Amino acid sequence: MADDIAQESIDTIRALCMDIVQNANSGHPGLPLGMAPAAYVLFNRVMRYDPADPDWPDRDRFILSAGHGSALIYAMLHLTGYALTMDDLKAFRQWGSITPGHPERDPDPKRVTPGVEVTTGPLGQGFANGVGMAMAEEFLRQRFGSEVQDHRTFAIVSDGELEEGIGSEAASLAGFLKLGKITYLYDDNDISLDGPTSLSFKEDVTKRFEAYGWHVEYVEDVNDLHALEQAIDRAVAEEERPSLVRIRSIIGYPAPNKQGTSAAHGAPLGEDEVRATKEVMGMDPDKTFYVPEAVAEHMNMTARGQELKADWQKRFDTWKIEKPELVEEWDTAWAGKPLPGFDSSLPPDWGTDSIATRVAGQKCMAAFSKYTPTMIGGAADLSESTKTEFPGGESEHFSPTQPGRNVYFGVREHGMGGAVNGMAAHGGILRPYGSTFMQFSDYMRGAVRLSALMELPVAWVYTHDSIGLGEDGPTHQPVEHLAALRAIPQLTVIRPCDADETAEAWRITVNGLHGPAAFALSRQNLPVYERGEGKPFASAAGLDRGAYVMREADGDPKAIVVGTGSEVEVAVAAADRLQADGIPTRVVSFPSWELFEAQDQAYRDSVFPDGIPSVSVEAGIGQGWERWVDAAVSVERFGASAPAAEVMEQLGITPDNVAAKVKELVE
Ligand SMILES: Cc1ncc(C[n+]2csc(CCOP(=O)(O)OP(=O)(O)O)c2C)c(N)n1
Repeated sequence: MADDIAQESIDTIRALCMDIVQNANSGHPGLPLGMAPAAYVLFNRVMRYDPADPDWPDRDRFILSAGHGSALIYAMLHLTGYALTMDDLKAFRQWGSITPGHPERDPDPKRVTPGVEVTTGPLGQGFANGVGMAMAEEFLRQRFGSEVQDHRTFAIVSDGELEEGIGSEAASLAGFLKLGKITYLYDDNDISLDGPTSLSFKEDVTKRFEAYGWHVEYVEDVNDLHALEQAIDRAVAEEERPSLVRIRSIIGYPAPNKQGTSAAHGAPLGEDEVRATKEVMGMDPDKTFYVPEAVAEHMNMTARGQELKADWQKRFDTWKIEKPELVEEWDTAWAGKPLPGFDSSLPPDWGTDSIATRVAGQKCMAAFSKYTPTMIGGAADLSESTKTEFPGGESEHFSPTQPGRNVYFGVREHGMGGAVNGMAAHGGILRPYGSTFMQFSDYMRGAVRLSALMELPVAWVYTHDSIGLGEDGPTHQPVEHLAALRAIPQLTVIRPCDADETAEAWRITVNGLHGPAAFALSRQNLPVYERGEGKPFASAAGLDRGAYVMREADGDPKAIVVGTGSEVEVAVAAADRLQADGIPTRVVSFPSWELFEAQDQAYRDSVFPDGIPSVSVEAGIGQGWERWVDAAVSVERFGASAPAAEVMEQLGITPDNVAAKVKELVE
């Protein structure tokens, strides 16, 4: 009897998924049909969650990493009792629905899909997000105790995920870190988009994952519920190593004509095939979006969820009484805020008048460290260079035996990006960050884009941000990267010009800047400007508005020179020259286009009044500057290997060039 209702439930999931896709006349039925039994076992028997409280901090996390199979997660969320209705299933892939083509963690409160943890679809991203979530759980469990944080991370991953580089990077990291609370179900169905995987994928996945340090289970047939459940149970019981449950399935099963072929992967089966498949399952082909009452009751997890949640709530309430010293930390961490006192930690005393902004960043992190106890992150084997570590040495390493705050991601930029996104999506980790040379932002762009799409509170800390890094040459010198990062919607790019702007950038970011930030920091030393009332330069608090008058012209301004980052120094020198030549010149520091764009027109006009010619200088391509200024001094070629000053000079990033451009405009 118990197995009858299980089979009926699985048939219902399959029918529902076919209807969802057929009704939209668009979508991917193959994976949902093949993997329906796996989803059933996970959601009905294994995972601990409360459909009524999708934000419960200690819920098990589930990621449909193979996001093209979205119909499956929507069907499961509906059946298990999340606030996702039959009408939502009928609105699959339609404008404004909470059931978009691929699962989305939509920041718009009206478009939240309850139970969807992260946006997936670009294959491999979800895999890496789950690794970040498991890291977050390790860290928080260690810090706050297993009474309040002790959950697992599950995912359904597909062939594509294991083919992608990001999946491999994340798997290798997870194995190294012994993230034993990961259980991924691998849909091993031999089919991908172009046809059979034999076209391009034949390694022994079991051996490969074992070599990474994973525990691997094998299930011969996804439809053997007993074997499936036992394998998943063994994987869950394995706490020393992450687990991959390799599950043989047939894509599109049991569609009589399309199962086992790539035709079932990414297009509706067609009315006739949907009917035929329902008949194979012994269902009435005339019924669509049909859930038998017994199935609806059997699959609804609301009562079970409430019990689990209530148990946790009891533990949490006791914990609060027993560990009062941790309560404020817990509350602020989950609210995404630093501890009180954070603001007063910045800026630190620089103790010098010339310092690279990457080093200033390091001093900031040291200064605010104790106010951000759940902020974790690291670099892709460049923390020595990017200077993005919290103080603390060994005791702060995130290692297999001890989850500290400083993560060594290894040379795995894309995996790092996905993991950092996962930490942010998990919650409880304050502004997780990932760092590398700016040029290698390309290696992780897929993850950066998703951080912006999800508006996740992460920080991407890119150093060595221009040809000004010098000798390493054009392979390492970003030229088009500032433009490429600015091109990503909802990503706030900040390029501070000195130590004080760096502190301000960290201050607003940790304090709750909406969405992801990307910092561009210099390798080379830059002057620390004398700022504030009665000093030559305006306060770095101007950074909050994206661009500000950093030094007013001596007299009515006849020209404006604009710099970002290291080129503010060039802009100041150019303005000095122009002033000396009788052209009163305003200097504008323009660290962030996005922050400036968010200001009202009146403020923007006050920085760039009508009729005053303006020239920007930035050591990167000029693309986009035409929006803000009349002319740009830029670098329209790859850089070169030589000492920084010479590269800047040879490529024309000089006060002379800026002054000449201004004169052309003024005359
Ligand atoms: C990074 C990335 N590249 C390409 C695609 C397009 N794509 C979507 S599904 C898919 C094939 C995936 O095959 P598999 O992972 O085996 O899934 P299945 O066919 O079994 O559903 C491809 C290439 C994608 N979504 N993401």
